[in-house]
Amino acid sequence: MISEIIESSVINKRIKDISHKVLNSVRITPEEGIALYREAETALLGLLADQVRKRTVGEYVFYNRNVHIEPTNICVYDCKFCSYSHHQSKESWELTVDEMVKTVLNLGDDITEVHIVGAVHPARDIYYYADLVKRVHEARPEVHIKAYTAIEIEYMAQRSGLSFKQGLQLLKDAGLNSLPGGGAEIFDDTIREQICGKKSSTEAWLEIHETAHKLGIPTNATILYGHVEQFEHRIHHMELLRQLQDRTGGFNAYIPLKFKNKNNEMSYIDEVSSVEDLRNYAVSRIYLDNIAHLKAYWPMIGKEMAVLSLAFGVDDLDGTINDSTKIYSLAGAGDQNPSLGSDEIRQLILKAGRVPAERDSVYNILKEG
Ligand code: V47
Ligand code: SF4
Repeated sequence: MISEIIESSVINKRIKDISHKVLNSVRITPEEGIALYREAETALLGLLADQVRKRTVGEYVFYNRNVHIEPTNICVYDCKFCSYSHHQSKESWELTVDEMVKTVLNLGDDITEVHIVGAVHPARDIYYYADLVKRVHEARPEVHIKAYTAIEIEYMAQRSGLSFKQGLQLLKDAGLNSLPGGGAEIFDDTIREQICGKKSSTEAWLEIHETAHKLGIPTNATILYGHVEQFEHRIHHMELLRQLQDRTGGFNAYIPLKFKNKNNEMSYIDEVSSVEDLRNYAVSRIYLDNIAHLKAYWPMIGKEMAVLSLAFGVDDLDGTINDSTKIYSLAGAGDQNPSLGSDEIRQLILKAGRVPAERDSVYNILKEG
């Protein structure tokens, strides 16, 4: 059926040629990626992305049981898209290590991952964060600790006079298992300057992730899209990730994060449409042919859209978060108290005609069906 659609007269020659490459597992070029964004029919993008998804991960849709811990909203940076830091919310808060350890101790037995990401606190060095990881690990040794974006790592390592390698090794020795993908935003210096001026560079983000991979610490990668960037910037961002993945193989998942415009200094920018979200998932799945998993972060796009995204290349719905993240509710995400139990997540996946697979943090299947 897909070949008939490609051959139909409404599809132009260039998109036909790119489609054949995708179906034959031939890597597409940056120019071809941009052409897909600009010219391809949405239905065709969905079909192509679905083919790539099928041959990469089959019919599984992954989820895990996780909890988010956000240590503080006090931040040395002041990103214009951020609704979360004390600059915007006008209210500062920070949790003590004891409070965070208590949260972890009170979690149900079924949690397999703790995700720790917060703002970049001016007074906290890497020894503080290593101690937090160590205490969380001691409290629940069986739980995977995915913690600290490259932005946090850069600041804490520099504040303590350590190289990225030394800092990451210290955190790993304390019990850190993987890094989340945040802080990537858009790998373009001019745009970074506009939306997150003082925050760390493209080079630093990529170097920290490459160093982590070489130390045996897997990571995720994100993109913040739908603000002032062009399709060229999205493709360049993915191109840098694709090249790094070719060198290390250390990325587990790619997570497109849709810019949300409430309560931040970029509120004058309209959010992109849901169709654009689906097109972006599809092109991401097609372009990043070497990153196995494409994650729809449902607290950001809502449950209905998350289900739709499964037809556009997505194979991971993240976790059973119990209202533990404020990053998106403050920025105006539809779901102000995000929470989704594993039965509900499984039902959503089954409704989409796919196979639910509870995973651990490195995509081993713990429970199927
Ligand atoms: O880097 C901040 C984004 C990220 C807004 O690795 C915003 O599994 C949209 O990285 N609109 C942090 N996005 C969250 C993050 C993440 C989330 C879920 C899973 C994983 C993972 C990582 O949140 C920031 C920034 O790009 N962000 N403000 C906003 N207004
Ligand atoms: Fe700080 Fe992160 Fe918000 Fe930027 S996005 S101001 S680094 S909390």
